[in-house]
Amino acid sequence: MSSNHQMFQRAQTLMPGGVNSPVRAFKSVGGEPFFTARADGPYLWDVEGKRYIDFVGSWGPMIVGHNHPAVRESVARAIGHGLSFGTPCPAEITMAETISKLVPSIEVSRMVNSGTEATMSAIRLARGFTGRSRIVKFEGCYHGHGDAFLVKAGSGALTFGTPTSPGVPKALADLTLTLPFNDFDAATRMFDEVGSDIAGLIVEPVPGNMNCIPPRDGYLQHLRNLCTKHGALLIFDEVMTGFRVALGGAQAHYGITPDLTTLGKIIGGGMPVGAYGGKREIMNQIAPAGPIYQAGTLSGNPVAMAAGLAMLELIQAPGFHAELSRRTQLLVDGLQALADGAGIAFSTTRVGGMFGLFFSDEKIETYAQATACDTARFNRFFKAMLDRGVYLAPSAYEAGFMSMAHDEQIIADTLQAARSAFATLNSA
Ligand code: KE4
Repeated sequence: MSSNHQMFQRAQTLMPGGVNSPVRAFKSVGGEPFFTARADGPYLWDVEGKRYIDFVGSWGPMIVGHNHPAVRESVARAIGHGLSFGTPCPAEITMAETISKLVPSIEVSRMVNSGTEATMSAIRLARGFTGRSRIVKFEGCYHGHGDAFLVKAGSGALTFGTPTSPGVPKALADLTLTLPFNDFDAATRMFDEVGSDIAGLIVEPVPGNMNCIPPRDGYLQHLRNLCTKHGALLIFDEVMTGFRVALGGAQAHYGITPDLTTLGKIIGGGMPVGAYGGKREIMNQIAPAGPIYQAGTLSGNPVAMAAGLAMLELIQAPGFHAELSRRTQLLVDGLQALADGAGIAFSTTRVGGMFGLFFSDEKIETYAQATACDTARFNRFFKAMLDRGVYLAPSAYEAGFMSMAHDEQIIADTLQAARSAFATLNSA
């Protein structure tokens, strides 16, 4: 049996960086990734047989734990009827009905195959619906790898976009304006200056790609008001927060109604699924109901729908999100107490079943604060926890994810590992 190292050596000759998605390569934390052989409940096992308590959960989908029997059996039943039809199928109707029931702002939805497809399509729809070209995003927020999103704040008051990746034309990046998250005045100033040119503002209502940074009180309402006033669409990218921070997502948790919502991760139950949706009059501009084109060979795939529907059924159990939140709070409170006891500057954030860990004694509310944290110390903590059988997200700028398979014993085991891991930070 090959070792993790042997596999990574070979993988690097076959895939860019040896991975099919960059963050998996452990570049920001150092060292080499392990290769997972199987997963079950709260655990991953690598090809060397080492077991990890997993707080990444495939980057969010595994909210009921890995390999849940109900999801597995639903997929097995669907596979028995065929893998893909390329025609409409009943499961797509059930999925659309379920989404609208759980997220009432989504009157009409379209399935796609990733969060990136969902956000790319939502942006195209906002531009087509409004006839405007500019979009607004937030520094530190990630919406997938669509060209329009690979843009960082440029210089100057209008923060014209500057590509963060080769291959993104400057002309396109210029159409993406960037704001600092949780800054009320900056958003007001931008909309006062160019509000009539803005097709849509896309935001992670709880950013989870600059670590986990909750919105300040009233901030999402402020964005809602600005978009309404200036005729721009408010797009909540709930690929990560959807069905995780509350059953109805962040829009239910904070009581804000966006014009469009993008979904992914949990909605697929571990299979490749994304979706976007919103008001009927907006969504019915999408082909073939309207002129704005978007399509996908495997969109609404029956096996993927079966996995997603089984997971969406499980998370509707009475008290599911309250208990998930309680367990997440138990974890972050335990970590905070251990860090305090070890005299380590540390703070945490939590919304529902997602959390953030920061090596700083500040309350982290902005991208600037997040990037000023002690990432070197995070990286040492990450490695120490991995050595002790706990897998945190391999980056100081990712959120952590709780699942209902992580019971109190698993959390206690995690805190036991953390006690020892924190101690190593003081010894070096
Ligand atoms: P995908 O195209 O990776 O399915 O979704 C893109 C996306 C869109 N919106 C939000 C808020 C997201 O968090 C994501 C993807 N999240 C990352 C984790 N930070 C996926 C992990 C990866 O890139 O491998």
